[in-house]
Amino acid sequence: MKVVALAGGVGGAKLVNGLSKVIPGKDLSVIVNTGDDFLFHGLYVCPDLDTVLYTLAGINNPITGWGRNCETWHVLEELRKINEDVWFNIGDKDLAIHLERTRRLATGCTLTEVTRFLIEKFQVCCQVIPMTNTPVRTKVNTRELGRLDFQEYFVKHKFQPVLKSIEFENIDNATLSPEVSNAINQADLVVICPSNPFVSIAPILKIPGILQLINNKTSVAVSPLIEGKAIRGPAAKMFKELGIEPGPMAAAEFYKDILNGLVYDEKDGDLTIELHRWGIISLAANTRMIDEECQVKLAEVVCQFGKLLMKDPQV
Ligand code: FO1
Repeated sequence: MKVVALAGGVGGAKLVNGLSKVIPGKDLSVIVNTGDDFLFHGLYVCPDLDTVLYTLAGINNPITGWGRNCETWHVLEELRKINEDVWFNIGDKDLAIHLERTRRLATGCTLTEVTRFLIEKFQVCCQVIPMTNTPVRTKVNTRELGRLDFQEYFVKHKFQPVLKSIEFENIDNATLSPEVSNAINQADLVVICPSNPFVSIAPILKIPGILQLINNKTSVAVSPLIEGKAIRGPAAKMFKELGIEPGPMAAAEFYKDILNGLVYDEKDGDLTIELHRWGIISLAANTRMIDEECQVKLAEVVCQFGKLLMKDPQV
């Protein structure tokens, strides 16, 4: 079975890591959000791509989920001595990736090519593909501070400002790369990882032409919310600020046009009948991925469920 996973940052990377242990590398492709990308002192930083890359390579920071393990912070410490305004934390090892990525992009390589180079260097077996090579920038309109760049909202202001709306700047000009199209066309199953639907998965789904490709496929999403809360990050807060009760039903509603199946947490009770009314087959499972064993177990559940839905979409 060939699987294509759509992923954002830390939550997505955990399920992708589980999938990479149950699916041979040649059969797994991961399409990653690049709306969070930004320039740090002129360097091209791709937080979600790097989180997926580091997690798959087993070199991520296990506490934060983002950045490198065994990291040192010499450059950042020196930088802060001369610039008090530095609010984004780039470690020394992480910095090396941004230096090399920026250099390669400046020579005319696409982000897809640079990412392929990096996954080969880090001996990651599956494909990791940026959602597009076109720069797309997520902007968050907030009540208190107006329009913010995503990383300003997320890191500088710790997602405290109240959300009014989200925009994906330049999304209408974003083109599907051949790598993204091929990965989806060849896939038997599309897995929407438990990443933030608003800022991690929505930008991927908004790339012109991508929905038509996904609509021909069996797709399964994993709800990013457990008992109304996100494991980390602002997903639950965003749902509330947009007037939506956070939970598996909200995740199902968000994806209902493309979804065949939803995996949600067993702590959320039994939603089989409600979800079936929307034509979505559901499965309750332990979706909390506290360690690699849980990541693998959830990946197995998702793949088995996907196989069932592929055979009979009504199960
Ligand atoms: N998240 C933070 O909350 N604070 C940081 O200082 C921070 C630095 C950082 C550096 C590199 C990187 O790849 C990710 C980093 N992140 C940081 C995570 C990132 O901002 C978010 O996880 C994603 O953009 C949301 O998916």
